[in-house]
This record gives sequence, structure tokens and C-alpha cells, in this order.
Amino acid sequence: MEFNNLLLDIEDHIALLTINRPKQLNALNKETIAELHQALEALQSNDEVRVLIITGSGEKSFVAGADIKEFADFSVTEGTELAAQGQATLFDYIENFSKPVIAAVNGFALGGGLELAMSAHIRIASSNAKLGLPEVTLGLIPGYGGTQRLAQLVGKGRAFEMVLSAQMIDAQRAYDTGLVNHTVEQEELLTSARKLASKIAFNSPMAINSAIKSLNAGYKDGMNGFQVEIEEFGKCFGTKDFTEGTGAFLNKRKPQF
Ligand code: CO8
Repeated sequence: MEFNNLLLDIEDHIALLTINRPKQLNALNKETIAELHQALEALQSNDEVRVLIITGSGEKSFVAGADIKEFADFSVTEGTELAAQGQATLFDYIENFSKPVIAAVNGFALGGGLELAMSAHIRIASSNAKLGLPEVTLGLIPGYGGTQRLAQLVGKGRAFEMVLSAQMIDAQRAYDTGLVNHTVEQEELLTSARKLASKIAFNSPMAINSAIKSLNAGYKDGMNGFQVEIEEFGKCFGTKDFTEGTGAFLNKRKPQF
């Protein structure tokens, strides 16, 4: 697959997606969002791939936000449409992806960039990362799910402070508040993300898909997370992964999923 703004590398069941607009600090323009969707769609149905890592090109920035140049003259209708389409095709799409997505945050994760990282299931940040939602300095608010996901991750009080003050936090603070799962030195970022990804890749893809659905259900309006968990738990018993996993345990061997 060829992209203008993305690099895609698949190795050992792990897909590494690199947003590649380093001169613009990997800002998300329309084309990049469309390419990410296209790549994700292809990876969804690629059975070789079990885990995704998303990162940014260069050492300075993960993603410095939505591309401000593209929406500077938008109307109310266009702004609404931009947010709705972006949420549906990228941010919600990642959160509900059937395979785990790890964001490897290698520098600035601002606005839409932090929202992208928050859509992923797991975040690892390099120690130079700076994270924030600066939209109110532009007369905007986060439009790619940031007001919702930030509060889910760090709690409502901290989310209010970050959104209203527009202040960036460093990687240590992001770790302390639960916004990222780990912080590591920049040179270790991709190795750490790959290490975690390969641990996940070893496990049952079918069970992992059920776990993603169940965990997400607790955060969706009108869904009963406990009920979804019961249903997904039950479904596992009908899968070949369950036969393999339990069979391997009982026969004292490693499972081959
Ligand atoms: N959009 C477009 N271009 C950008 C962006 C961006 N978000 N961020 C950086 N760039 C470009 C700069 O314009 C500059 O380009 P050029 O060389 O052509 O002038 C280049 O990247 C390098 O940037 P700087 O020279 O500014 O680099 P610095 O090291 O001085 O500063 C910063 C780095 C602090 C990250 C600075 O670039 C900055 O503040 N960027 C903007 C951050 C921001 O406000 N992000 C939020 C954007 S709004 C958003 O994401 C809304 C999401 C929800 C949208 C929902 C639909 C509407």
C-alpha cells in the first residue's frame, strides 16, 4: 500500500503505522485522516496482523494537532461535519478496532494528536513528550472526542484543568495522572512498544477482540458493560481459540493461536 503521509511496516504480527509529515509536526490534515482510515481498514482484515502501533515521524512530535491551516475559514456546518467525520472514520474507529492499538507518543501530542493517542487502547510516551489540548487558545474546543476520553482517563477535575488552561503536561505528569501507561527514554520508545505488542500478539486474538468490546462497553451510553461482558464471555466458549487455549493448558504446552 502506498501513502503520501503514512509509513506502514508489518513484522512479527505487529503493524507499525508512522504518520509522516515531520515538517508540519505530523499535523492531521484531511488526507492523513483518510489514509489512516484506509490503512486501518486494510489491517483489520489482514490476519497476519495482531497488534498495531501508531507513532509520529521524527523526534519532535507525535502529532501536533489537526491541521489548523485546513479549517481556519470553516463555517459552523463545516466544523460540525469535520468533527463528526473525523470521529467516525478515525477516532471511534480506533477505539473500537478489533485489534489492540498502542500509541507510541514520541514528542508533542497536542489537540487532535492527543485525541488520537487517547483513542488508542494503550499509550507509551517518550520522556520528552508534551501532551495537551490547546484548542481553547484557538477559540475552539477538542472535537475529536477529547472532552470525553480525557475525563475517562484522568478524571473530570484534571480534564477540566487541562482543557480550560490549555497547558501542556510533561511525560512524567502524564504517567502520574494515568494519561499514559508508561514513559521511557525516546530511543527505547519503539522497542518498548514492540515488546508490549509482542506479548499481546501471543494471546488469543478472539479473546482480545471480546475484551476490547467489553472494556469499551462500560464507557458507552445505553450499554450495560456487565451484560456485554457476560455475552462476550459466553461467546468465547464457541471459539477455536478457547479449545486451543484450554487444551494447551491441560496438556502442559504453550497455546498456538
Ligand atoms: N496545524 C498545522 N500546522 C502545524 C500545526 C498544526 N496543528 N502544528 C505545527 N504546525 C506547523 C507550523 O505551522 C510550522 O510550519 P511552517 O514551518 O510552515 O511555519 C511547523 O509545523 C513547525 O512548527 P513550529 O515552527 O510552530 O514549531 P515550534 O517548535 O516552534 O512549536 C508547537 C511547536 C508548540 C507544537 C507549535 O507548532 C504549536 O503550537 N502548534 C499548534 C498546536 C495546536 O494548537 N494544536 C491543536 C490544533 S487544533 C486541533 O487539534 C483541534 C482538534 C479537533 C478538531 C475537530 C474538528 C474541528
